[in-house]
Amino acid sequence: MNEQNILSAYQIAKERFAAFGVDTDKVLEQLDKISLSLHCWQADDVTGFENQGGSLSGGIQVTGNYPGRARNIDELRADILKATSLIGGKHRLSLHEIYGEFGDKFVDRDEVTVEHFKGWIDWGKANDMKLDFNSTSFSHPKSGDLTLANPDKEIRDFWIRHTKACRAIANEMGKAQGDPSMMNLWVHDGSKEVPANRLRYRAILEESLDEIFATPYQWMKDCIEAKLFGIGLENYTVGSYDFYLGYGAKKGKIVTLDTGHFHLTESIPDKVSSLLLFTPEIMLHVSRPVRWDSDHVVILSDELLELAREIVRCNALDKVHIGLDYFDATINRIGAYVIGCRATQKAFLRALLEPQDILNKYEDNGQLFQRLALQEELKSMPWQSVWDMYCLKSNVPVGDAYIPEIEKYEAEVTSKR
Ligand code: RNT
Ligand code: ZN
Repeated sequence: MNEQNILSAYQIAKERFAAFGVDTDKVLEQLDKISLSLHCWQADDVTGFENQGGSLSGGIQVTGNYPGRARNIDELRADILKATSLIGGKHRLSLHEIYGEFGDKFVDRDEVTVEHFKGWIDWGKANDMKLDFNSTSFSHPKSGDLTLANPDKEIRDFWIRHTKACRAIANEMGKAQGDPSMMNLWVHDGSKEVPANRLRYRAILEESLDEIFATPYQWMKDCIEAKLFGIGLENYTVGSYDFYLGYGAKKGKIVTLDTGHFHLTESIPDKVSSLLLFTPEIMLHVSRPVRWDSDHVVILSDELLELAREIVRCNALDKVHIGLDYFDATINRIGAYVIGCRATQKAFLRALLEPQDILNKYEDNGQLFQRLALQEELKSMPWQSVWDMYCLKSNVPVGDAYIPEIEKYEAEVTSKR
């Protein structure tokens, strides 16, 4: 797109939004401050670099075998940098424990230390990307169906040691980057059939968590992620939403809302205001479930838009951490990152462009027709021109111009893997 056209279209859009009291220049600045936490696992189909040779377990699945998967740390880093070069703003990287630098050595999950992440910390500094972290309970011989909720003390203690080690690593990451690392804990624990006693495993999980969280840290924040069910574990999930919501509210922990982890007709945006009142902050795993927790690439859907709106309406941009969590191996993986990140940014841009004051005033005055009419009109306001301006200002391709960039990277790099 020609630069002059982008500027003129922006000028017209700016006037349209100004008529509603919305300052688009200010919105562009706000949007630029929103950091997404890119999930490292889209680049390699959640494989990691542990040299275990095992397959993905824990009730999650990646479908597809598109060529070009990142096979080692260097490839993964190059892919992430390619993706971020096509996304405006400054972003974070979320690492799983299985992405450490283990060399040719086998380092078991309870032996991991910050040494294995020194390279990542340096890389983050050099590339201006702050790091977030995740413990990894899946894809390991001791994963089974139960980890932190396992009545077998030996197995349970192994995973407690692992999770404690991950918190210590996250704290070091946070300290090194001068900004707390978000440490996400998700365990797949559950069972295929209804267990004899549901309470039993939840009580064990609570005890494990208490033990894990006993050490206070300054530079990391604990996040706990619930789930509806995993594949093969359909009847019972120990760490259900009720479980973690209760735990988070009682013990002041951050609940992670993965948008794929609920009944499909449940509204995740509707949960934001309740969590904000009773838990410290919110961690998001933005995903796209199709019929189940399928982790499709995030697109600009009504659900995503409503989630962004809700966060903006609650004035909670500084309390909500936006992580992404999807994995698609059927298309170009760098393209998948860029589509999902840009869709998320577009949702926040549209949310920021809404004239909250007018909508609130209509509501206060009981002018409900006017409120609905304006909500409808906002859908066709020229937000696209503001988006193009954002890309132009951020020095990233405008519109679909990122497609040839990814094609080029595919031709030169990923297709040769
Ligand atoms: C699984 C959870 C979890 C994982 C990642 C890999 O359903 O969403 O967050 O996707 O940790
Ligand atoms: Zn998730």
